Amino acid sequence: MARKDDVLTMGRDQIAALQLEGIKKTVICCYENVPFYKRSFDEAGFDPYGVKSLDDLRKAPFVTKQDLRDNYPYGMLAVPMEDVREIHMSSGTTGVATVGAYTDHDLDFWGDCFARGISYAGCGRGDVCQICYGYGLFTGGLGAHYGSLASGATTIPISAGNTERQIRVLREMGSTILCCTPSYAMHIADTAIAMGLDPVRDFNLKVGIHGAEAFSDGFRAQLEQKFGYKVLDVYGLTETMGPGVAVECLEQDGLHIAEDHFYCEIVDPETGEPLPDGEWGELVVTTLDREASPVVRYRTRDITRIVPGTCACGRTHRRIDRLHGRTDDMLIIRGVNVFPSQIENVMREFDQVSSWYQIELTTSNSLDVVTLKAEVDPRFDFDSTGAIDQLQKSIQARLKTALSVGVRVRLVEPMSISRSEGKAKRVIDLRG
Ligand code: DLL
Repeated sequence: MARKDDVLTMGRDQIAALQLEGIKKTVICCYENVPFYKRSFDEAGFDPYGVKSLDDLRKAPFVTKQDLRDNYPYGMLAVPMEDVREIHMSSGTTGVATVGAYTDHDLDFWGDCFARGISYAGCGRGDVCQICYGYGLFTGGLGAHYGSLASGATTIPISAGNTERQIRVLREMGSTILCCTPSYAMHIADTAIAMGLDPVRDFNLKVGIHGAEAFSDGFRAQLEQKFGYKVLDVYGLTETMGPGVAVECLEQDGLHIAEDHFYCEIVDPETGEPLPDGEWGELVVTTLDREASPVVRYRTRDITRIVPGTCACGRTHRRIDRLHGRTDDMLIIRGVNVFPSQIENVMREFDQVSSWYQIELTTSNSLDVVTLKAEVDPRFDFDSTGAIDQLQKSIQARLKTALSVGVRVRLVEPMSISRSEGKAKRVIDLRG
């Protein structure tokens, strides 16, 4: 077996061979052990024993979140229950939850995948990793936890919430790695500043491993400036494992997919047809050695692309770009497709506006109206009304040029938008 470090710099031919091997095993395992896959492969005329190349996987049908929901709770298990060590679930805010189950082997490689982010940052033994992703059924807390243990760092499993205590622990324990959502990291930084602290001077952070929600480059730059650390983006989802499916290295030029465990395709979200490297589309994931909850061609609904070319860090695993958002987040405003992250990117051009915003969708005369509610930066004089009006108009005009759509802009006072300890709620749909 290859050493863990060698896996990350394998030649592309070796990676392709390893992936083909994993795909063959996974499709056969699913066919033989999961009635759903037997049915869906047979219906699509896909022969799991006939896979000879990576391209042959394209003949397999997709699996969707709805399929997983329909088979709740244990219908998608590929191993006997006695081999399942742990279970996680997606939040299920829109209905039935989806279940992710893990054998010992699955937990082991999950830790290894998240630990890659820690080692990409040059951290490990001797570092102190404060984990303020929520622990529980959400995969953030325990995924980061297993990663921290695997990396050799000292783990502080503080979970999300109680921000003042987070700040005390950051200071007193000298944490060097911060794991939480980017919006919670920003809230921690802002709270520390409001308490009269200087996060660069008073904390000892080297890196933040932040994910679970989309955040713009501008948001990242602000975080890095406030904490004086590096921010690495980490991606994952309950249905395929949890955090660690892909993680950025210090080049910050895309997230290296853990290609020894996951095979990724980008497809056109409308037609399902594969797209070439460099083109944006929907990410589709096949697990290569997941035992308890393998997935074949899972449609993530996440929009990204394969970053063309090789990474300057020398690691050979392909990279996905930072996510634009999900197909279900996409707003269609008067026929134009807009992602909240595009609105955020425009907002970032204005220093007088802070990182906190919400997009409200309402209707007027049966037309959709989009309002960007954004907090002014605390350093900006909110009471000088003329200036606010002017700023609102400038942002509105800039949005119109950048996105070709009309967005109403309403600037609000600092701290008037509610903060989240997990994923921030950016879009509020008030349409009837
Ligand atoms: O959010 C797993 C996770 C935990 C990832 C901690 C990173 C850090 P779910 O709750 O199942 O799992 O939500 C998965 O979150 O399909 C994306 O839409 C979104 N997401 C996850 N990571 C990122 C990211 C966890 N880095 C869904 N950037 C995914 C943008 C992300 N969106």
